[in-house]
Amino acid sequence: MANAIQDFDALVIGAGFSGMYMLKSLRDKLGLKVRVYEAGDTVGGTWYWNRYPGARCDSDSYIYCFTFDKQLLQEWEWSERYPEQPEILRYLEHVAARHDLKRDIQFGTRVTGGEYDEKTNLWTVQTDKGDNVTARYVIAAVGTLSDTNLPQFKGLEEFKGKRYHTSKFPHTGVDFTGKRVAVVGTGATAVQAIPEIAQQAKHLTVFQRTANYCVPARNGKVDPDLVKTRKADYDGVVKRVRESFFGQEHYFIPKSVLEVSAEEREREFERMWDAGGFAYWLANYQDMFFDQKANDVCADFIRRKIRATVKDPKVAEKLMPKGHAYGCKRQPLDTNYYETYNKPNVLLVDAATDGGIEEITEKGIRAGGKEYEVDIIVFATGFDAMTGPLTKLNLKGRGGRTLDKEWSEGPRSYLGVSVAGFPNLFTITGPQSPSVLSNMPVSIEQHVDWITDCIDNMRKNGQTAIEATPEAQEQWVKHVNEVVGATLMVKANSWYMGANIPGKPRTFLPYLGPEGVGGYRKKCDEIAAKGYEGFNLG
Ligand code: NA7
Repeated sequence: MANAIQDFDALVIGAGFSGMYMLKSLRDKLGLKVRVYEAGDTVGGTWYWNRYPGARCDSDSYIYCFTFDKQLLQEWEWSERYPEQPEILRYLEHVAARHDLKRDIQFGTRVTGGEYDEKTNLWTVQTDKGDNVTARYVIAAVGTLSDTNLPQFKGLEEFKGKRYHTSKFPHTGVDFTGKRVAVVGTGATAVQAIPEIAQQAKHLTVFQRTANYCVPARNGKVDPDLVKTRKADYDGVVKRVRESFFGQEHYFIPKSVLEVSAEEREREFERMWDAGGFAYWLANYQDMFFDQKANDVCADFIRRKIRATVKDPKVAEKLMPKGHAYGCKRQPLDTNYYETYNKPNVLLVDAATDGGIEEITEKGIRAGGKEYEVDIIVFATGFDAMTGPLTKLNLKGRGGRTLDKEWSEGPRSYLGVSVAGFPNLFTITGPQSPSVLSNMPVSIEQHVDWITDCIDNMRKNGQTAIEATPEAQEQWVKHVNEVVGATLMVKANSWYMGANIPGKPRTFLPYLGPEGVGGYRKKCDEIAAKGYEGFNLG
């Protein structure tokens, strides 16, 4: 029944970095009839929704971009090392216009469900705008951090002031001038937002559940000579990041931090600290992620920096991370974050010492038995990462199975791009692929190129269905867990482990190595070269 009537060759869900490039590839490379559904009013995904003050990417701009358009790599001028959200959105709008993407994107439309028909090998997909369409392929380009986590605090609805979640910030902005503001959370988002809000607000109270290790971003203009050098060598840059561990030009020091002299490591730590960005996280001594003693040495350096920056020793102590190893939660990059706690209008309420949040009241937040009155609450409480956006699509695979049930004990995928029982469904940067552990555009482009080649191959061979075998999937899941099991990452209560969402199974969500994105890319290419080993094709 391969010839059943179908509306589209492929449906792409989401028009962020991944959906945009997926559309471009399937339509312009393969000539497919593609429809993209996007809940937002325009392209951008993450960069459309996350408009809180201070929102910017944490990867260097020269690699946080598409590389498929070589001319654009030369033409586009980023204003800073890490551009702010409006600039990234402007860039994505520019790409959409340049490649005429919007004509195939239906905006303001959310996918609400879909079923795979085993007889026709087609998906039928429904949207909240009443669409009910069929397509051979469904490609989930829904992002990894797009399903907002708003903890259901007691009394949430009672609050009489304004409340916002950072990931759904008003497009008109929020004026904090003269206001008493609360920020809940101290993850990467809050670390960007807190210094900005503190500058405007009359008073800011930060509610911290877990102190984080923050390292300086060192944002600013990039030296024009460096920009020139990078542009002259963009092919080299692209090759290096694709072959690297994290999709970044960062490389571990191939030594143990415990074997070098105290002087040497102090010199190296200072060098990484001065370089800013992810250097201290991703270019540190190689045993940092494996050995608690090695990790302690690296963590201690950050603790000393916090003590040296925060003037009130009691506040500094509250900001000291405890109970988790350095680098095992997502590294926040800071611009004046610790300095902000020296301001007279900023108060830190720490769950461990002052008491955790008990309820939201009409007037503010009650924590540790005390009510903190505020006019505005900003929830910087993160996301149901990686699996949340996929399970919420309500897709039914073979025999009516759902991702929700299949993943009730944690995600199971083959290469993070395919799930057994869900033929012709691809998940860009899905769980158990390097994804959020890498510079996202690098992993996005790799998955899109791989999926494009796979579909091209199927069409050339007259095949209409592809599905991961349960055996290949089992082996992949085992491999993913084995590799990360040797590291300290599994011990931290991070969103990587699903620990931020009550009831979510404790499993490591992305794929860590053992050779990073470079090794993973090679593996995916080898599987394709072996006729898509581990997949059933027909
Ligand atoms: P994160 O990193 O998940 O941070 C959320 C913060 O909110 C974090 O400090 C949490 O504390 C805190 N949180 C979450 N739930 C609660 C409850 N119920 N009570 C109190 N505090 C809570 O999200 P971000 O938006 O900062 O960053 C997400 C990613 O976006 C980031 O890593 C980048 O990749 C981009 P916890 O640490 O869980 O104790």
